[in-house]
Amino acid sequence: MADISPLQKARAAYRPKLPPVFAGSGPFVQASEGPRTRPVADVEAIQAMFPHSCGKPVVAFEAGVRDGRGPLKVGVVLSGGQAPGGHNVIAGVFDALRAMNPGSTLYGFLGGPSGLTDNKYKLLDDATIDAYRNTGGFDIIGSGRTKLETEEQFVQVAANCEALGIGALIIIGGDDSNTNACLLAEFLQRQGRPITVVGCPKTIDGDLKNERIAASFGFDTATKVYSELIGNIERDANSAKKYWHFIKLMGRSASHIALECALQTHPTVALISEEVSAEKQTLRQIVERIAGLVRERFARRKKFGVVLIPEGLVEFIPETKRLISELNELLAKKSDTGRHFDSLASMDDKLQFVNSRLTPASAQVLGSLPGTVRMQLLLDRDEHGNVPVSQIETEKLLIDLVGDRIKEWNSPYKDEADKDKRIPFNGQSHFFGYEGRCAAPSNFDADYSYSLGYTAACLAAAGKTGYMACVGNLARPAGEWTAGGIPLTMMMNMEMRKGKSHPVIRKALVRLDGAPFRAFAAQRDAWAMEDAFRFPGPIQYFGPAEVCDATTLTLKLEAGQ
Ligand code: FBP
Repeated sequence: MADISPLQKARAAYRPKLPPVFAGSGPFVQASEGPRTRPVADVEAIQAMFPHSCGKPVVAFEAGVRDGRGPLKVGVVLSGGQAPGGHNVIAGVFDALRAMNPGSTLYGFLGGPSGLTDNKYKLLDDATIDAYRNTGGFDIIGSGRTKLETEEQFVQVAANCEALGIGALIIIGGDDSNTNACLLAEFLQRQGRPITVVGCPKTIDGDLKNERIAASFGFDTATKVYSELIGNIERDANSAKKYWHFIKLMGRSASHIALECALQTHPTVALISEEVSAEKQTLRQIVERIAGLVRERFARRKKFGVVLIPEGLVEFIPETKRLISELNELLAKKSDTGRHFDSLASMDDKLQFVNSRLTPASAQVLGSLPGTVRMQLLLDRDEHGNVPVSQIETEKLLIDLVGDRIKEWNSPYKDEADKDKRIPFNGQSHFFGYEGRCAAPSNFDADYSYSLGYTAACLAAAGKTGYMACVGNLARPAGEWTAGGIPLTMMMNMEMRKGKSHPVIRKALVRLDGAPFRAFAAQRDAWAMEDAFRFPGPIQYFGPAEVCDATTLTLKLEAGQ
């Protein structure tokens, strides 16, 4: 047996909590249907593209009676970035299927959506599932970012499933993966192929949510890990009193992670991309604000601070956003310019080529950035044509620019006699992202993701295709949770992607009129000056419920608690 840690051993025995509807007869539930639904926007366009899926009702599970159901064959796939709880979704699916009929089979498609087209899978059995219960990571079957979107791919997926006798697919992913799950579900219905497709809301970024899906799994654990680390750094900053720590936090686009961590740890500054965008703040203004604070705190004899930076910031500052969108177009993999760019050998040639094609304003912005950031902006795009923002070192960029500004202010004080007038600024950079994505799920995420898996299996068994598993009442204890499903089309609208209008699940950005942002905005001025640091400490897996089961402040505030 592998040498596992005492905590791993104890954690393996943890029994995740389920919504009470599953308490009596397990997965033998009845689906009660609510009224028909509509997409969030662009109703006619979505209806035209999803005639078989659009308008389906919300489904709520009620206790049912045990019946002599036949064995089911279900496939599961993990899609996109890791999020704590993925293994528990699969365990939940497995346990529900086996409780329905011990002869049921679960196929795990390997390496993400490409496993479905390439027919790469493994059969998941008791021993495999038991080894992964309540663990972080996606290593049970791996994940990937291949986009499933073409008819060709769908035909292949259908053929592979039919050959194996699979009657349902459960796709665990974020907004893009669930958009593709919806396209696949529509295709299969149109073709009259009886394969049910069900989605599960996954992403540490927290941007797959709406009035029915209160959170994606993984957000709780990842933000707890980052908040612990930020709290530790705050203690260090407050002890050594000599560093300004600039901490970039993952979250491709939305700033939910940065906001939740700010609410948990009360940093000196936290930037929120959505606010930067709404106020059209320039990079210069952001730098001026932070540098101003360094100066003001120095006047109060404080030479330290902690700054939180959302990973996606550069895509929200109007001038860098414009630059990135021009670059995305220029460097698109299948375009002539993209191919030409790839064929150039030296960085100088690449820069020259790009500069000659950017608008003058964007060329000027690119030129004003430090060389390393310039190169990071030219990195390979992902499958969706996006720049990999996690690799752009915004935290170092801000340290450089704030440092430059402070040097300007210090320049009149060159003489030794004036040295006390010079503002000291020692920046330390950090990036917290990968540290949190595979942590062992918190009790909340262990319970929530297991419940999502269980619910997804029930939707699959009920033939509810084109649905996302939905566990409700999440801000309350698990004993009050509900289970059901919502049509994927209900979350969709039309958006421009690579110059064309596409149906996509609407990404939930931080709402500036939402309770979490308002709570933050009401306190941040005090945090900037008073060192009101808060130390959440490490995730606790065993102990009193108020310590171990507490979920995010974001969820609580959004639920009005
Ligand atoms: P998902 O949206 O797929 O859940 O992934 C989110 C994320 O963790 C982002 O926060 C981050 O920008 C990105 O993945 C990093 O991607 P990669 O793992 O490819 O470096």
